[in-house]
Amino acid sequence: MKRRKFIQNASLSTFGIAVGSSVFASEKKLSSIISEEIKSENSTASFPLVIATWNVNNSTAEAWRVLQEGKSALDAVEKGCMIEEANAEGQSVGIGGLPDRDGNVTLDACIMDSKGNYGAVVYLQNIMHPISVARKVMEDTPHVILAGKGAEQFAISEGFKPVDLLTDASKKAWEEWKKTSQYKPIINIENHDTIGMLAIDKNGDISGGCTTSGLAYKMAGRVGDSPIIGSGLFIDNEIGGATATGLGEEVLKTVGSFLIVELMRQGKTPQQACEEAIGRIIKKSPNFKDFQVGYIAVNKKGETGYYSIHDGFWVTKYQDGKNENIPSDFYDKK
Ligand code: SD4
Repeated sequence: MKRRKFIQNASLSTFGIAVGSSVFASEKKLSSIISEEIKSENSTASFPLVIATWNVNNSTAEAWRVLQEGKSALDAVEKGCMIEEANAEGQSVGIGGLPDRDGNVTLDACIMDSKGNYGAVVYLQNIMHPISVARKVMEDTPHVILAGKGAEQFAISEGFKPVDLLTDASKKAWEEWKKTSQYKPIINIENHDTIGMLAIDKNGDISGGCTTSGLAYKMAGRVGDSPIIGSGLFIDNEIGGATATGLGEEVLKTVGSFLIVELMRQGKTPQQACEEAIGRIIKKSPNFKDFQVGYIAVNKKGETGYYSIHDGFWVTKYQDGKNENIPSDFYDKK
């Protein structure tokens, strides 16, 4: 039986028998049927695998190195994201990130593992590695999100050293911006942006991370999609994972990464799911010509997908021993 048909039939029969408390059990059964079915098609499985937004070869190389040591996808995404966070040249992640309107660099990040655990920091200042603080929130606190001062205090209590994140180059850019103070999200501000990373380890387990300084010259206090579960990142180890880059407000309104994983659950390929999630934004936002959003996704088989609104979105994929930059297909062909 063709996979789509199989899943549809499974859904229908499950729906037919699902009553009261048996709904949950039936859904569980359905997801394990789907998961088994995906595995049985998995003869050409190709993992370990790392895929990330934008041209971030050093980050994917580090994640791949971690995977080759036999470590988990969770370790791989954390270490991979840290490379970009520490890169002062990158003006949208970690140190060197462009500040908000008041000149403060404020960072958002989250991480999600194959067991469905999630941790995040929002509006974090003075700490170089928000992805690692997010992991600590996930593993060492009873909470899932810490914000602002509290997140910073927590990081320092865990041994993270305070640093000045505003580099001379970013300060200069901000001072230049202040002359007009015109706020306009720039499409593909550079080819080296917010890093969203998905990895599958040798056991086939999936994790993801997403880390950013957010939109340049945002209002003080603004939080984007990147640290918010289901928007900037979502992982369901039975199905796959997705992560986002671009104008976070649009991703948040459509809960893009969760949407992509649910579309894959319904039988769509990662590519089809990314395209449908971009389509959802296009449909709801008539001004889509003015902003960029890009998604990447991976399923349990190690198949990947990527799609954006506009030209200029790239992904980096490390699979079968090859670390490649790949241009993404896009919606707005003019
Ligand atoms: C945000 N999605 O804060 C992030 C920014 C980004 O490419 O991805 N820029 O909205």
